Amino acid sequence: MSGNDQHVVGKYGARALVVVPTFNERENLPLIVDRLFTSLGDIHLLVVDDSSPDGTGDVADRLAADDTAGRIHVLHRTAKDGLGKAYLAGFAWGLAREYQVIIEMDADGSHAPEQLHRLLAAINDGADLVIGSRYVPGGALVNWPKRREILSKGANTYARLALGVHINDITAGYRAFRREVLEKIGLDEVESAGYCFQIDLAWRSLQHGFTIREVPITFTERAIGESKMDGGVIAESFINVARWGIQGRLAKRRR
Ligand SMILES: Nc1nc2c(ncn2[C@@H]2O[C@H](COP(=O)(O)OP(=O)(O)OP(=O)(O)O)[C@@H](O)[C@H]2O)c(=O)[nH]1
Ligand SMILES: [Mg+2]
Repeated sequence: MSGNDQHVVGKYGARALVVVPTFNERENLPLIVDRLFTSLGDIHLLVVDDSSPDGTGDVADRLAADDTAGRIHVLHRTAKDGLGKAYLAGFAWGLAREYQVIIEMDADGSHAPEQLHRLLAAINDGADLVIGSRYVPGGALVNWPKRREILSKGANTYARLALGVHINDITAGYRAFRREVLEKIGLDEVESAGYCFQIDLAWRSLQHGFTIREVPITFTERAIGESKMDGGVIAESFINVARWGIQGRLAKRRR
C-alpha cells in the first residue's frame, strides 16, 4: 500500500461499510473477516446471511460478539433470496446509518481485502462507483476454469456492445459505491439477480450521470465451498442487457 493509500484508508475507516452476502460460507467467513481487519483495521462489516443451512449465520454472530471494537454487524434473512436481494438489504442497512462508502465483497476469498485500498483510493480521487476489475491492465485471474473465463469475457463483450458503454468488467462484484449513488439510482426498482444485478447497478449509475472507474484486482477462484451461480442468471442477463441497450439508444435519439 502506498503512503497516499494509507492516508485514504485512514480517512474512510469507520465511515466505510463492507457488505458481504453469505450462503453456506461457514469456513470462508472467519478467513475473510480476519484478512479484512488485518488490511483495514477500522472499517465496518455487515454480513448478510440468508439462513445458511451450514450455520454461517451463527458463525457471523460469534465473530460479531467477539469483536470488542464493534465493527461487525449481521443481518439475518429468513430464506435464500439471491445475491441481489441480499445486497439490497445490506445497502438499505448501511444507508440508514452514517456510512459514506458502501462496498460489495464476496465471502469466498475471490475478492482480496488486501486490495480494497485501491477501490477506496479511487473513490477518494472522485469516482462515484469503483469496480475492482479483472480485465484492465494489472488485473488478473487465479485458478479460474477456462470455461468460466470465456463465459465472463463473453458476457462483458456482449454488455459493452449492447449497452454501448466502455467498462471492461461490468459483471464484477468487487465494488465501492459513494453513498449518494445508492441513494439516487432507484434501488427499489432493481429486480435483477446474480451477475445481472451488477450490470444493472452499473447501468443505472451511468444513466444518473455518475462516474465509474475500474481499478485492477486479482480475482482468485474460491478454494472452499460451492459456487451458487446458475443458468437462470445467465439467461436473465442476456435478455435484460438487450432491453436496456435498446431503451438507452431510444432515449438518446429522443434527446
Ligand atoms: N445472502 C446470500 N448470499 C449469497 C446468495 N447467493 C450467493 N451468495 C453469496 O454471494 C457471494 C458470491 O457467490 P458465489 O457462489 O461465490 O457466486 P459467484 O462469485 O458469482 O460465482 P463463482 O465465480 O462461481 O464463485 C458469496 O459470498 C456467496 O456466499 C444468496 O442467495 N444469499
Ligand atoms: Mg464466488
